[in-house]
Amino acid sequence: MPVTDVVVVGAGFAGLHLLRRLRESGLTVRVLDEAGGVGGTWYWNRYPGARCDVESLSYSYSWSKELEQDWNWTERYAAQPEILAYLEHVADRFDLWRDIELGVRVESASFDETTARWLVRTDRGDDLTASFLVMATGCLSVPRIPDLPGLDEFAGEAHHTARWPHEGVDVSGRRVGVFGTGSSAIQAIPTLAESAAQVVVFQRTAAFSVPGWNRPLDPAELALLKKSYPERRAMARVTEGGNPWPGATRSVFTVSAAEREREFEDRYRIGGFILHSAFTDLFTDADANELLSDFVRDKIRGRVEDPNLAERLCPRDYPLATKRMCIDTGYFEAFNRPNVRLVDLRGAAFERVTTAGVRAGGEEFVLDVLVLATGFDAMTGALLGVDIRGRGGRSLRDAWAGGATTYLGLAVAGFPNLFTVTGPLSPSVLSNVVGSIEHHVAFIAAAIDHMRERGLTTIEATAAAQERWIAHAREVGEGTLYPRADSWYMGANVPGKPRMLLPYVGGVGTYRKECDRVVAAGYEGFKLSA
Ligand code: N01
Repeated sequence: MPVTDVVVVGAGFAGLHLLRRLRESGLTVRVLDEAGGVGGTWYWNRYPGARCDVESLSYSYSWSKELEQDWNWTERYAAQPEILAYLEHVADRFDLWRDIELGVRVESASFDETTARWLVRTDRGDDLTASFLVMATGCLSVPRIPDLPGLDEFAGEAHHTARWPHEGVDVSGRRVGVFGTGSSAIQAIPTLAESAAQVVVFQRTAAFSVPGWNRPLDPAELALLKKSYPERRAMARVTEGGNPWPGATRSVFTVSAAEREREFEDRYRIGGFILHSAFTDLFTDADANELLSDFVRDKIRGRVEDPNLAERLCPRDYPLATKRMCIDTGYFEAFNRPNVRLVDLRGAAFERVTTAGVRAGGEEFVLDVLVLATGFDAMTGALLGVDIRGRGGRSLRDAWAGGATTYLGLAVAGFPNLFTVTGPLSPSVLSNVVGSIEHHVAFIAAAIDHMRERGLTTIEATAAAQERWIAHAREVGEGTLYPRADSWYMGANVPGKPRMLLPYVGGVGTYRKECDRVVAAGYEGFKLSA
């Protein structure tokens, strides 16, 4: 049976970086991924218009200065093929392929208490043993296909955005229906509309979206931006969202209406998530949030020509950003095209999928292609997709039956030598996730180095430390508006999933300080033993 120091599940941003970093510590590493290539989310999400909503210069590794300088991002927000090419380049450049096994699904992993090793089993029936198991499985990697009556009977093609055919789908001259109006749909719809005969958007909940103002980066600008890497990265490590801009310092209620509008407008013109950081209370005070929500709704009205249609596209039933705000390129403007139609499922209730298309509100929409932009079983789906068993054979599925429990989003009590990268109750999806991945990889590698230097064999979160962290994360979350939305942050998009705020909302800077304190105190809250 192959024996290795570390098994890493997942060959995306996290898995590739882990492999490189753990090798530096002299460890043997095996990276396993079900996909046919590296890239994780960027391997799977090939839908038309797929692009990152974090700027390229931030959504990239910071651990190689040479890589930073050599790689030339072509757009402010990179599209999926470019990010995938970047990750493939990383695998080439750092000689990673030889320790990566693709097309293999990890089915189970159990911790053997007598040998203090993980036994990992794949769908090929292969077994591996490892001292450490690191789940680098991503926060948004298990697509959610809703239970739409009749879906199996649809005679056309139906594709989830996160399982888009690699050969592409030619929609030219065809009628396309889209379920969902989250980030994936918002990117896909304008692109689909350029070539499809018709795009019918089935909207259940309208989305807040602001322009990213994406554009090509010309060589002179790129050269200037590359010089700013050290400052950008340093700032991103201490700010709330892990972004390279300063956090807010004042309440929205301390400024005049004119000043507030100017602040919102300036940030809207820059584009993207910088709008979130305009004032300190946008996520904690419903009235403050409503001021920003109103501002964005007005912008939507300015982008959609038909005022009635604009009202139907304006979100009203949750505070802005308690469902992740979307960053778009021409989303609302797409509805000004004659070939794009909105079907508001609140007014025209969904009935069923038919062989010919979709019935809603008593009307049948005849379609050739159905796009399911219906999201993911976020943050826990991929971890619970593997039958992980810790001490006493207890399964993670049992341990999390009432909701995810972790210490710092990195470890789970009762599961020694298991690490989760950007796991539940860490900032993860509320940050620039590449920065959060790098932070977790550094933590995990340092912990393993620390153990090896001292001849220690197991590390495990204590139940008490885990309880304290969960209570702290819950308390911070309850002080915000996040619990008010039925979002995937709350697990609310998956029927039967325990409702809890899955990411830690205390901010990247605060979280990093807490992790540093834990390490400085000799891995406080972890039990280390020989
Ligand atoms: O998924 P979502 P996503 N009938 O869960 C609707 C990241 N991401 O793939 O809100 C009708 O946000 C659902 O409606 P409702 C990013 O973090 C990043 O778009 O539940 N509709 C909703 O509109 C993002 O937040 C990038 O009422 C149904 C939509 O489907 C996360 O991934 C790009 C339905 C799902 O929206 C997830 O985004 C893409 C049903 N039965 C994604 N079931 C970038 O970096 C669900 N819906 C750019």
